[in-house]
Amino acid sequence: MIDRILTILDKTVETGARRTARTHGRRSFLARAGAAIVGVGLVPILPFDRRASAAGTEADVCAYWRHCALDGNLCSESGGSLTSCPPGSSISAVSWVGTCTNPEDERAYLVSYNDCCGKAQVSNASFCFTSQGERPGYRMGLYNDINWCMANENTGYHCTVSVVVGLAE
Ligand code: ABN
Repeated sequence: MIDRILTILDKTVETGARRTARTHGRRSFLARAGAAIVGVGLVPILPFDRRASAAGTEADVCAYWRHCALDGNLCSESGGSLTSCPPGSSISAVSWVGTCTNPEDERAYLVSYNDCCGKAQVSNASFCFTSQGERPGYRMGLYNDINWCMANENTGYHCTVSVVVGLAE
């Protein structure tokens, strides 16, 4: 019984292989296989929109151009936005100003980094430490690692917003 099944299977596979060999020449097979291999190899470099898969990573959100000189938590992840403080917090009276290049027009802009004050920090908000242009603490005015809520009534730090002030030129 098993011998008969194996014989039938052999015959079926053999017939199929012979038919394939008759209808598809070796060259066309090699050409198709080559194209398939090259095609599969190209997939990773095709210009797919990868933003969705990368969205949400801290490195990704901190790489946004307006965040180039930021040292703080993103307010957009705790109820605020890029430019507004979350409800229950208030904007700092003083701030750090950085210079960032907008990749869309390649121009330099002044960006004011204001802290939002008077509310506890949110532990899962992205913390960005890009601080482009920052200098060590002894260069006062160029140092960014400061709680800008210091001049507010409630000095508790919550997050930082990135407000474009204007062109740097
Ligand atoms: N400007 C953000 C911040 C707050 C507290 C301490 C360091 C930096």
